[in-house]
Amino acid sequence: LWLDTNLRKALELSQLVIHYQPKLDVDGTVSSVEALVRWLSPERGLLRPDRFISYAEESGLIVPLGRWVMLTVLEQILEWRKRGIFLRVAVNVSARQLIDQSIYTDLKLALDEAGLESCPIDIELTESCLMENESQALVLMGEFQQLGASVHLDDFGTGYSSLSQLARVPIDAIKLDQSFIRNVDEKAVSQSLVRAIVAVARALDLQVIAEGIETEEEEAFALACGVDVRQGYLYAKPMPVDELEHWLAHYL
Ligand code: G
Ligand code: G
Ligand code: G
Ligand code: MN
Ligand code: NA
Repeated sequence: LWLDTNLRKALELSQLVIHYQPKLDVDGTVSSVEALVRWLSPERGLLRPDRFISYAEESGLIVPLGRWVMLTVLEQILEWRKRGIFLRVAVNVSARQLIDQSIYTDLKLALDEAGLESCPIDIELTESCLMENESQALVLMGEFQQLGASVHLDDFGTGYSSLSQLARVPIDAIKLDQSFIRNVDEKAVSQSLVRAIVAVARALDLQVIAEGIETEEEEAFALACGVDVRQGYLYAKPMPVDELEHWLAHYL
């Protein structure tokens, strides 16, 4: 009930903020960051999305919330470009958001207005997006790609999608679930699994992103398995934009 009245207000009163978490290429270059929304509630402080995203999905508020995230990210990208900072931004999109075609039309309109020919956004979709409304999801994924956006399959390996499914969905990358990186106790099995997934991804010309890297052992593991992009607390946690810029300046 608190969520019902207050999440709506939060959108109107600009209480949402986006934190950004860097992703590293194999050579350590940071060419993209992931946008992760937070709610600065005057009553309850900083709320992470696990506290309100599922409510937003149930209530339908995820559609205006998602629109706000997408447009805010695009504005941020343009603002960075004026200052010579070129970053792609990954945006998380949930199944419920794909029911509404406006996610695509709004983005296209914003790109046209900004005069951008190619969309510098990576759309992170989970496997459940494919399960819940597959035909609509597939169409939208293709449309996002036509705008120049990349489509990434998030939390890969936790759902029911199969390796063979990767061949028939329009995606550019898979983001391995943290559990593959975290399972040090089952390292040999984990390593075989991750290597096999990477081999399939290579054959399909998909990038592999490893998230949730917290230790140097986990980093070494990811690199040994041949992943292309790394993300995790070992490098940086999700940060407000000023903190991200400070981090980038000192990291380089
Ligand atoms: O940092 P973390 O607590 O940021 O994120 C928790 C979950 O919330 C993740 O599964 C992430 O994908 C999801 N999430 C974060 N930001 C957004 C967003 O803008 N839209 C959607 N749909 N999910 C988000
Ligand atoms: O579901 P999705 O992958 O979009 O969400 C990523 C979630 O993982 C966010 O909540 C983010 O804050 C969190 N995260 C990012 N890096 C790490 C990490 O190194 N370790 C852990 N445990 N969580 C992380
Ligand atoms: O520091 P901050 O309050 O922004 O962190 C948000 C959440 O991210 C914390 O609740 C914590 O669980 C997680 N977190 C941040 N940094 C780290 C880290 O270096 N390691 C782990 N395991 N979790 C972290
Ligand atoms: Mn994600
Ligand atoms: Na993920």
